[in-house]
Amino acid sequence: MLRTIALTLMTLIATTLVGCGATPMIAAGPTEPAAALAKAPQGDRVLVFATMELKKFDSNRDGFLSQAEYVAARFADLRFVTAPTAAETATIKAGLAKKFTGMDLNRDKKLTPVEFRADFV
Ligand SMILES: [Ca+2]
Ligand SMILES: [Ca+2]
Repeated sequence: MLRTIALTLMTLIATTLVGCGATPMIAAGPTEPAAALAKAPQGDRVLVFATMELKKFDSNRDGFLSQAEYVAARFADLRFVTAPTAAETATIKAGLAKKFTGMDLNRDKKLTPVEFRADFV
């Protein structure tokens, strides 16, 4: 139940932020292939947002999101009415790890902005 609420909240927050109308300016990260961003349709605001979010969560600044970075960042975004138990925390983090795996299309255990984009649609 907590997991469902948490994931629903994440989706709602992401949808709200993407739909706010602001078009942030970004540049490709040092390791993000410029070609990947160049392939994105013009005006792909979701990709722009995903790129900004990735940079924010990329704690080791390698230009990608590792599973640990993704889980830590998404878990930190969650707000709870009451603190989750250790078991609930483990369940939520396992769900986030599973979601990461689903987004990691080439199975290299890291997310590019293009892969991370799926987190916001
Ligand atoms: Ca990283
Ligand atoms: Ca990947």
